Amino acid sequence: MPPTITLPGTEAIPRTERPKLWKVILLNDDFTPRDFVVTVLMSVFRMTEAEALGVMLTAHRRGACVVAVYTREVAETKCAQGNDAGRRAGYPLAFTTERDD
Ligand code: TYC
Repeated sequence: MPPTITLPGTEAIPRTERPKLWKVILLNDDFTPRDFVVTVLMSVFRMTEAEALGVMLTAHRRGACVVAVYTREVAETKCAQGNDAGRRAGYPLAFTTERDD
């Protein structure tokens, strides 16, 4: 086995890039029933009923609540699924995405 010669400044520096992340945000409105919001949070975001209730109430009281953080494609897909569920049921339920820095 020949000796390994490492020249100065040539060591491999392992770099693990942090993936860019996006928040999915739930927006309050005056029309969507609370129960419906909880159901959507449970089905789209795989939350327990207690978690979904907490997020729904925070959005209701403060105007908005971060639901979860994902890579961009997952965040946009879940956001669209939540908005579609609201639209199909005739409610103005709204999710949006925002870069998480
Ligand atoms: N504010 C709604 C109501 O009183 C319930 C609600 C909560 C709607 C959170 C949207 O993101 C929301 N029926």
